[in-house]
Amino acid sequence: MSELKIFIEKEIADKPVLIYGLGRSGMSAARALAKAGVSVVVDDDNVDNIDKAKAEGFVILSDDDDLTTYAFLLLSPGIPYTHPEPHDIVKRAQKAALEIICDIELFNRIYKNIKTIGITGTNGKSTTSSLMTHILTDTGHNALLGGNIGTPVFDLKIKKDTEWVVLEMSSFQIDLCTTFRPDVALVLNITPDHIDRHGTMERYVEVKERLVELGAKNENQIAVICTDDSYTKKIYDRAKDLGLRECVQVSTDNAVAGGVYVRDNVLYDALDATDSAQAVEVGDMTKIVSLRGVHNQQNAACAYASLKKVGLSREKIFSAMERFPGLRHRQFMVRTINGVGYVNDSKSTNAASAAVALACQDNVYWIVGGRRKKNGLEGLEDFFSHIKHAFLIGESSEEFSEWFDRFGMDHSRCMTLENALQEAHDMAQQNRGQPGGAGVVLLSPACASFDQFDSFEHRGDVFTSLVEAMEG
Ligand code: UMA
Repeated sequence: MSELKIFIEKEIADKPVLIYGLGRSGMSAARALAKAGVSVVVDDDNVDNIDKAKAEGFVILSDDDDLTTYAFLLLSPGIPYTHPEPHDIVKRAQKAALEIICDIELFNRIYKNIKTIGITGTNGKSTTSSLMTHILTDTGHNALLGGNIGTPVFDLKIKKDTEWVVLEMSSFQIDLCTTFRPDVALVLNITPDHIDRHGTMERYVEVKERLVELGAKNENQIAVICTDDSYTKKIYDRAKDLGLRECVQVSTDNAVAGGVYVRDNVLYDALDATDSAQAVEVGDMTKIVSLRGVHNQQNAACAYASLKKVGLSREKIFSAMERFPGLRHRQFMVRTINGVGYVNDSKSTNAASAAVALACQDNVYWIVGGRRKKNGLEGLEDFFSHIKHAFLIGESSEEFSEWFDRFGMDHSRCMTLENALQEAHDMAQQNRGQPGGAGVVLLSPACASFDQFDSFEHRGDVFTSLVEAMEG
């Protein structure tokens, strides 16, 4: 009998399961449970989603349903749980004393024998979880990647030989994981984010910190924490004092004895060292094109520390890292034409993440714009010395044009991505041979994509196919 069937027999029996939120994670769980014979009742605030679920044969929750009869409520992570105020379904479930969990909690209750790595942090989660999955796979391990990265856990194809599940975990998901704690818990960094959803910064940090609590397995659990900011440093200090998990410190600021660190772009392993003089050089990070920039050094050092602790060798981890292709929409070098790079950074949907891309490049022909975020391009003026010309796309064009004018920054209004790419390409190719290298045509919009595209992935795919189709 499959693990899912065993779980259903023991833990769900004949009770129905309630799923609220019919996006990617909700529908994936609903389909998996229904296929295994569970009676699934669903609901959503969006009528179109309800209609789609009805068309698939799902029963819709009614106002007078008695929630005490359900096994649990599976809540989608995007639905307000505590702030700004609990969603009505949360209040209703709490009144009926119905347990509220997310798909990741349920998945791990079912597949409890698979080893898990949970990665959280304000930034770098997707890169680090992809990098770790790549290293595990590259070194011959059977690993799957899911969670906040975009693949709901119930879409993962679990097989008998699946060794590892790598989970990118948002604070929303951790908040809804009542018992699940991964074997390896990795906290990359914490800066203010999602305060509207968690109420205060303290609560946001407290939710992230839950990841490093001890899980039910109670053996060989590791916490890897990058202590470069004050929030994560406190989490590390507290976890170490409590002594629940083995705690490993990572830093790109300090040489940490007993941990892993980066200094002058070199990755050092000091896991077995009592002082940093005994640290072993792992490799030169500048050699890895897909992991450029300090933020990526943090990601790589955390990935290295975690995988070394679970038994992979230093050499194998680093050589797998050298083969990491990067994330498709995160500073991804699509191709070079006559030395000019064409980089897809469509995942940069705000100024902070575009800043990271701009900081890594020189002579940038920058394609920017779309549906603006609250702070627009604020702060990006600091990177003007890296930029040759900006090419504006999308509904933010007028406002961004005025902003560039204020700083005297050269720019053109191109409206569409196609026009912007063509103009950027023409200018970059014409300017070749100028000092500072051929430069890059960089799509790093600092905006949401929804004014012109379905998603940031769609925007990045359009850019990639246009670049691939160029003559050169
Ligand atoms: N809905 C309601 N009422 C509400 C809010 C939403 O009914 O008040 C319904 C919507 O109509 C929709 C569904 O809930 O049908 C959407 O649920 P969701 O927002 O939880 O989204 P999913 O499609 O299930 O995607 C979720 C994660 N989304 C969020 O956490 C917001 C995805 O992370 C994740 O990739 C996916 O599960 C698979 O695990 C995305 C995200 O934006 C990338 N994450 C945030 C971030 O990274 O900052 C946390």
